Amino acid sequence: MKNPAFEKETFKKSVKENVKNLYRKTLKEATQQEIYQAVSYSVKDVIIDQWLATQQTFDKTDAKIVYYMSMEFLMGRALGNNLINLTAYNEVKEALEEIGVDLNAIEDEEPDPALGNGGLGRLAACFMESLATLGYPAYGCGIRYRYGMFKQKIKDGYQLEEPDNWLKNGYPFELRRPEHTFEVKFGGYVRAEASGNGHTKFIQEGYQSVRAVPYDMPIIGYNNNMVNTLMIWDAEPIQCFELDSFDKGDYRKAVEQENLARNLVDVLYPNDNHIAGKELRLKQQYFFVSASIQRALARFKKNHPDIHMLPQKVAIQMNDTHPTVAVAELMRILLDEEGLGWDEAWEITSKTCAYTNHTIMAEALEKWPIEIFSRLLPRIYQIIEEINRRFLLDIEAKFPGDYHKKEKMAIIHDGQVKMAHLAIAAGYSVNGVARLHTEILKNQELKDFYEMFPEKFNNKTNGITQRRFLYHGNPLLSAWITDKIGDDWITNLSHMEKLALFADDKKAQQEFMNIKYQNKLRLAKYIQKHNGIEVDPRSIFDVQVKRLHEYKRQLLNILHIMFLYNMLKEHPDMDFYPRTFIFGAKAAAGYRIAKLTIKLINSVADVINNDKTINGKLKVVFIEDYKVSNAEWIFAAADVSEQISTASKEASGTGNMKFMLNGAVTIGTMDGANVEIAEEVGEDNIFIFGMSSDEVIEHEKRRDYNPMEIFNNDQDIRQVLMQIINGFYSQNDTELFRDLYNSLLNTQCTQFADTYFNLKDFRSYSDAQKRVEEAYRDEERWAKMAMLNVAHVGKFSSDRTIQEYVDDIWHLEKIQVEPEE
Ligand code: 26V
Repeated sequence: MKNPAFEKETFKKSVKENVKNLYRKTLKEATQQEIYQAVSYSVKDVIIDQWLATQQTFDKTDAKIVYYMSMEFLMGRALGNNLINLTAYNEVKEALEEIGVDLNAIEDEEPDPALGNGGLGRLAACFMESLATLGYPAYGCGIRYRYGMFKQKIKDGYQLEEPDNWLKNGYPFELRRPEHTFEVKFGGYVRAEASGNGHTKFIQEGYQSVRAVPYDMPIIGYNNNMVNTLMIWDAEPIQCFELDSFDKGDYRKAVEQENLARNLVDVLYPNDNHIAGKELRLKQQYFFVSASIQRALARFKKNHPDIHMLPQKVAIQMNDTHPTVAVAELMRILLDEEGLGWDEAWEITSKTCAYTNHTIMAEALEKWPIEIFSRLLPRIYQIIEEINRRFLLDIEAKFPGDYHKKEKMAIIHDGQVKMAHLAIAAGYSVNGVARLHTEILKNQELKDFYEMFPEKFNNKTNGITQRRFLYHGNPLLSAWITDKIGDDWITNLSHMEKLALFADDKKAQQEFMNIKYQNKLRLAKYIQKHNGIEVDPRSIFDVQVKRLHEYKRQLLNILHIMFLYNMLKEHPDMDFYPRTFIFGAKAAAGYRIAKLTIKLINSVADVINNDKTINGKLKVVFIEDYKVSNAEWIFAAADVSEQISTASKEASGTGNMKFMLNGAVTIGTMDGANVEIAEEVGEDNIFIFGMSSDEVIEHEKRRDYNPMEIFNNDQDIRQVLMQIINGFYSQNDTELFRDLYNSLLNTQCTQFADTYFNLKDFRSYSDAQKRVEEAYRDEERWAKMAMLNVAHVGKFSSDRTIQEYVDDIWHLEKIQVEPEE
């Protein structure tokens, strides 16, 4: 049944009313931004009713709830996707057209809430959407950063970071919930006090604290009346009069507390895969975790007198180690506030918390100096010490006399608190995010823990939501697919399999490729507008978009482009299918080599794009400010998907799945989820190259890789590398890119030269690229490959992933929200 609020006349009236009430303007006078706000408020009105109904259904059914704790939620824009999930997109689009408003333009007015860095944050957003669509009760718990991921500007080829003030016009899809405010305490000291029954009570005193105030954002399920909640926390100062009586009149402290609150949620740390060990980050972690657990327990206690029931009603999923203090915070509340004994508290905690690992990169494993940790969170630190003490006894019991094991596995060791060890010791589940990644965890990185707790380890291969990355992002292809096989794919992606029937059908192939062409035109216009570069929509669109990191090997891609250019210059008449190489990537602000790689890409682009002698056969484009909203367009327009990480380093990847969903063919290594993509599409429909993860790991162990040998023996590679330091791409500045050259060849600069095996994999990469070109020349073959990629994408829906989390880890039951009368 259609919601009457979206009936055209009603909706138009509601939008006009909102413009009038919010801005005292008529529609004609209102700006696009004001209309966006008004439309969003009209949509929110509908959402609110379903939201209320969902929460009431939670209470009525007493359903178990998962709390998905994450420092990051990379949500992307809400308006378009909310309309899609409310199944009102087309109706609203038409209604707005009738009053002269273009929905696409209005959608473009929404800031892109970027409360995350990359893969991990976007995964959290896809998971929230799938949970709601599948009808599972869930809360996302995170931080309402005032500034999300920075806006990237490219100036003279360099990345500049600008603050992203996403809240400046107010965000219509959030609701402040002051009635769910909680206090979070930092610092001070712990006083032990004998209580009557022989127990000792621990009381934190002399602390500073902040008020945590949640803003709820609705997460709308697809066509099922379900609205889950993302709670993101803001920090406000505790009012002076609320200070402990002990502290009354302490002016200095009041000011300090105000500053604490102000800084706490200011900004997302724009690092991905590297810890800086900053105290403020630990504060952020404890802040949102403590507030979220307090809210979860308050909700639980409303209907349940017995705290021992907690694991039956609540699951806490920790998205990487960032929220791992959750374990100790839950223990603290159970011990100090609920008055439970250690064993009871531990029993509950270790049946409630579960942990997902997202990377094996050593730099990203969180460790906190004891000094910072114990000063900031004195009671939490005490509890972790006790967890560690008991854990060491368990290790001793399991591996008697193995002193080395204790050292390797301890939670507190060498002056540091190791968050992954805490998460594994306390959690009942430890999962990796793709099959290969989980195997590497079990057999290498976390081998000792796997031997101790084999039953905890499991795999959950990542997924993505087709509602955003196909239905919303690629309307032409969506409509075509629905025309061919019906619309079941929207909520059950395995139905895509039916497309395989059309893979050999000439007409279907043509239609499919024509849609790709339309999407390439759309992106070409975007590039023309934003980069001032003209690209040929008939050329192969070869795309690498993801965070910039050495292990992801954007460098390999650009070195190969330099090689192609050299060939073209040398053999101007060679057979060469025109190609447009497209990059999009943000580098962490302090990551020198990553930023220099961006400069190199732009410098190579400058030279190649302006060389008339190659007749526009080769173009290189760096898209500024890659983010969720432009990503949707980029995936839709891609022919080739670059997934070229050093094998074993990319835990899963999810961009790879988004490309596949949009009919791009992968060129990639056997890494992360690429392995499973290859398995699904078959080796004829993917271009695999490079070392296997076993080979990489073997070389790393033996330390026997010497890129200099390759440099000395391969003249093409040598030429390309020399061009980095002979000024060819840097207007004769031979020093500009020296660090990149050194990173590839010079052992003194890094732990070992070419850490990520760029040179080692170069030849097999360029061979694979030749195969890509050959395949693309054969139009029918390419169309078939691309269509079969879409046909076999079913496994990579986050709906499948979430169902596995539910079955194996969370054990939730679906709820049914009845529509409003
Ligand atoms: C790590 C750190 C380390 C401490 C400093 C701040 C910070 C911020 C974010 C992260 C997350 C890095 C891990 C990550 O994003 N992993 C990615 O997770 C994706 C979803 O599972 C997966 O597809 C990617 O392969 C993996 O790199």
